[in-house]
Amino acid sequence: MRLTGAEILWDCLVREGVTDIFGYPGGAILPAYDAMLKYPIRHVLVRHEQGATHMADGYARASGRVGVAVATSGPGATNMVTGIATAMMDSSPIVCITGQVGSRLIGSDAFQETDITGITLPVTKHNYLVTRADDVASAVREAFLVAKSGRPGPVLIDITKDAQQSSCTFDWDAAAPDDSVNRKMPPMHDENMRQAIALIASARRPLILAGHGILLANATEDLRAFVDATGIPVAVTLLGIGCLPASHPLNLGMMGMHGEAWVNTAIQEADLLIALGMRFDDRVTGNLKTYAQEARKIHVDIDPAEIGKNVPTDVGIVADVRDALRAWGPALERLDVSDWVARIDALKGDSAVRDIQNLPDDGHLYAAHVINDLWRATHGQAVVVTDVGQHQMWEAQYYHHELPRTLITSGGLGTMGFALPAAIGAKMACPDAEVWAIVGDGGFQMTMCELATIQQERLKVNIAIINNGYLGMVRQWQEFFYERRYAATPLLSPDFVKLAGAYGIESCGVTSRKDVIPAVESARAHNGAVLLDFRVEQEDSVFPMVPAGADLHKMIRRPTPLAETGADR
Ligand SMILES: Cc1cc2nc3c(=O)[nH]c(=O)nc-3n(C[C@H](O)[C@H](O)[C@H](O)COP(=O)(O)OP(=O)(O)OC[C@H]3O[C@@H](n4cnc5c(N)ncnc54)[C@H](O)[C@@H]3O)c2cc1C
Ligand SMILES: Cc1ncc(C[n+]2csc(CCOP(=O)(O)OP(=O)(O)O)c2C)c(N)n1
Ligand SMILES: [Mg+2]
Repeated sequence: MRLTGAEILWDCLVREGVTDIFGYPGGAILPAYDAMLKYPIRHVLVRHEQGATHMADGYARASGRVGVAVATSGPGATNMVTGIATAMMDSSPIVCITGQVGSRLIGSDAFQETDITGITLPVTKHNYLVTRADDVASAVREAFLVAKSGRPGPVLIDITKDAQQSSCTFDWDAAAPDDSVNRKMPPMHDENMRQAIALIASARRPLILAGHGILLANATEDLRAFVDATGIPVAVTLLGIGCLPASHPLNLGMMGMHGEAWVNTAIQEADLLIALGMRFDDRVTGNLKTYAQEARKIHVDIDPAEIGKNVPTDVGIVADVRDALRAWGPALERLDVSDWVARIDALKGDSAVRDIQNLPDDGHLYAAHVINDLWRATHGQAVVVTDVGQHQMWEAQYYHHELPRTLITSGGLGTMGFALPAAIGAKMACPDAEVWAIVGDGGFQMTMCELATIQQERLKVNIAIINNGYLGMVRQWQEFFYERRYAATPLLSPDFVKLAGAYGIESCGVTSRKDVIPAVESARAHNGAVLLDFRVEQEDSVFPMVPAGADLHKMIRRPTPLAETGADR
């Protein structure tokens, strides 16, 4: 069959199972756009190409399928870079397709020419420059395989205009990736597996550190079976949230900089850490020299480069975490860890009672109240997509996720502007899910142009702006470490309710706690997008906090009595 390169592109995308893409047209990608109309693919017109990449990313994280974004050459392609880097840092499988100037113009500083494969080399898992129609099919097929296999990640395909326009014979089968690309995992090393089992069986104070890899491996059931069988308590990373239901009695909560105090202390007291699909990010470990000194470490990761990268490992297992959990299962019995679990319970102390969520507002509206009420009203079942900052950490602390893939957040790059477009992607991937974007007043303003995309596509996305009048997380650092010199963090915002109105989106402002649940309920009942502007306490801080690089157990705790709510009692 003879087709143009543009037709081959769409034909291959359809065969790869793609039904939705996010993009923005321009000259160098126009032949592809022109051919698109013949194919059964829903195209979402974004308002900025960064949005397209975050949408593809949100789509991938919510569904486990590969997300696809399309842009033109030059500025279209460079606008994608932040979203590609975001997906790279969090191992999210997306394929980005860009148009490129004609192959004979490459290197001539042609109109809208950029070397996007050069620019994205360090932030893609792999990328391709395709200059002939004959190479389109093999590039697309390989790109999808690379994006989703092993440790997932973003792949970019840059296709010259002439490669889109010219014709060739299309043969899907002949374009199959060769075996060197489709690398199978090497078998797990028996001796390492035996050592791990021996360490687990003899541990007195073991702790599982469960990360994003569990979700990427679709291994949540296997984790649960392992935990139920052995009785080992679990701490989760930010990106691992949802890998075990928050209500599971052995789920201790989040570790790290803004993790639960008892979790961080338990890590420092543990005699064995079993790290599963997590990469010991510096937000998780604090000072590496004093990190978990009493613990032996088992690290299971699909990427050999992660083993021993930050934390020396006693037993490293390069494997899909699902395979490792399944292999361990039959060899392990219930451990006697009752003293250890009791110790951790004691560490929790009166935290639950002192917690901000249990305090009356008395005129103050705290972000933690808002998020906790949102959790109650949505029964912990919503897909929540957060932006980056204080609200992101409060979400992790106060929205208790029961289900996998229901917290979507930019962890590694910490990309402000992520939430709104990623929520659009999540809603496209899971149309029946209740999707909430929880976003700061700062980050919202970085990509709020995508409100128009929501309306054009008639998507029911709920937006909760945690409006504190500051770039709150940076303000908090200035409060703690820069003697309250608030340089460039007070933030003027438009009237978000009126702004939503301009897009035809339902909206209201909320200033007191009694109005939170009614506002959330009415948003849920409305059949279109809704934006809620929660005007919260301005100078509130996220506790606990491990200062960057400090020892994990040396946390700044919430002042007692609660300074910020002292007047409430
Ligand atoms: C403001 C801010 C504050 C933060 N504070 C915290 C905090 O307090 N606590 C916290 O935890 N994080 C925090 N983070 C997030 C942090 O920066 C990291 O993004 C996060 O800790 C990474 O979690 P992870 O290692 O589980 O996931 P990833 O970074 O996605 O790593 C996943 C790992 O799993 C592996 N993997 C993938 N697939 C498989 C598979 N099939 N089988 C086995 N392994 C697999 C990968 O190779 C990788 O090593 C914060 C981020 C921001 C922006
Ligand atoms: C694109 C980008 N620029 C800058 C930062 C640094 N940064 C991290 S959190 C933050 C403040 C976020 O403010 P806001 O969106 O209002 O959320 P809040 O912390 O107030 O909840 C900033 C500026 C970032 N993470 N991303
Ligand atoms: Mg803010």
